[in-house]
Amino acid sequence: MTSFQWQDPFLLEQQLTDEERQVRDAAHSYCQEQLQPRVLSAFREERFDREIMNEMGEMGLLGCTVAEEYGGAGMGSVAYGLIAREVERVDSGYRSAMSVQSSLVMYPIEAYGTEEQKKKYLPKLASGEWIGCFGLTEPNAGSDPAGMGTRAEKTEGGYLLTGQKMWITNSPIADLAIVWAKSQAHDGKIMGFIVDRGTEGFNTPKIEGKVSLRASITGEIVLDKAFVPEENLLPNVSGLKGPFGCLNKARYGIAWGSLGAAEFCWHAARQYTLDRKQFGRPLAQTQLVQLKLANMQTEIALGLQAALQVGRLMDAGNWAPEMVSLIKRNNCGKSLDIARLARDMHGGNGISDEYGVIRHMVNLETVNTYEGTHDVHALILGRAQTDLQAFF
Ligand code: TGC
Ligand code: FAD
Repeated sequence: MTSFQWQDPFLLEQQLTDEERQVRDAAHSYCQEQLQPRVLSAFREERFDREIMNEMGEMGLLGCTVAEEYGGAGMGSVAYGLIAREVERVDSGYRSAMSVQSSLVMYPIEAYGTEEQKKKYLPKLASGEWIGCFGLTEPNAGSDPAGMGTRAEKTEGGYLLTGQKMWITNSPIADLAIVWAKSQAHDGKIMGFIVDRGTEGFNTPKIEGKVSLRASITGEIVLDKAFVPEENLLPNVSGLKGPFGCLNKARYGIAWGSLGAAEFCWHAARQYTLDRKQFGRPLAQTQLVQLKLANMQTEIALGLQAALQVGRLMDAGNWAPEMVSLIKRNNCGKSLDIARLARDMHGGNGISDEYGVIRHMVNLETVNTYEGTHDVHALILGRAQTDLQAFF
């Protein structure tokens, strides 16, 4: 027997390697010391501080699973998940910036790119000198990216890209974009293109007025016959499995990250209800509050074990995308429930941004929607167990 640790019911700590603990501790210190102090004003002012990418690069938090020869750290999936959890404990928007760069920009270049592309782009993306973004979603193709309208037309020496991408994290400040388009020269199949900043016909207007994820910058990608040279085509994948291969990695990270936000909310609710007295006793001494705290603790502990298991299976090459759908859907949905509950347990103070819980709550609305909505992942899991397609 051992004594029960309320913060870590299943002793996750003991299931990590020394290297994973070191990475987690370094990420935790950076996030608490450098990110936490600036998040309130960033969220209020709808501002993303560009230098965060350089700081993350210096800490080795960008593309940590990418091979060392390309500037990555060659770490495993669990280390990546632990970093996402620490960053999102501060803010989902900061985790967004990190995970787009790592899973949606560096990963496709490493997995589908040429040797020249890897050497040219990966080290600068790993250091944060360059920022990338990932353009899949369009105004009329969100959950159904197969319906995209963006086209690549073959021309001498390359391709002309025309179309519009919507809701693209980091696009207004990106030095390059991974754009997915249907290519005439590849039988209309979806192909990935690296579009460099400065390309004529490539614009990235900022989307203003977000109520969620305000510390992250989001924009469009507008392509008007933007010329992309042949050497910027990602040649080693075609079809939807290209973008979906990246999404598997990002969704996995989000399954860990969202629980970091949930842990912040749980700990805040516990402390607030211990400190706050009503009816002559701490709120934490009431049965309803203890039930809520027990539910938060249970869902977080179960979700972390599931994420850890999928991470271990990924590194063993023994995983399936549906496992990722299960944990992305469950952990985001449960984290959103926990944030809403924590907001409620703070009473009127819960709506003040000073307490952080409502910021996490509105952020998690986005996290529950992007990278495949909660319901879309249910349909993926439903299809896998019935063999029946229910999307259309
Ligand atoms: P479907 O027929 O199922 O598949 C088409 C092809 O893709 C392959 N495939 C996968 N490959 C690898 N991993 C996966 N998870 C895969 N899922 C499917 C599949 O084998 C097939 O290959 P092939 O060779 O036979 O052609 O495609 P569908 O059109 O029926 O897809 C349906 C559905 C709903 C599952 C899919 O479209 C979907 O997942 N929709 C959600 C869209 C989404 O997640 N968008 C995310 C945009 S990026 C983003 O949100 C970034 S937020 C970043 C941040 O700030 O953190
Ligand atoms: P829709 O697909 O229109 O869905 C609307 C509703 O309908 C949802 O509830 C959905 O679950 C439901 N629905 C859809 N299809 C079905 C069905 N068959 N059956 C039942 N219900 C259904 N995309 C990128 O490519 N790159 C990015 O970097 C990126 N960053 C983002 C950042 C932010 C802040 C946000 C908000 C989004 C971002 N996205 C990005 C886009 C995101 O992936 C999409 O918003 C998401 O995939 C949902 O698409 P949609 O918004 O078009 O909603």
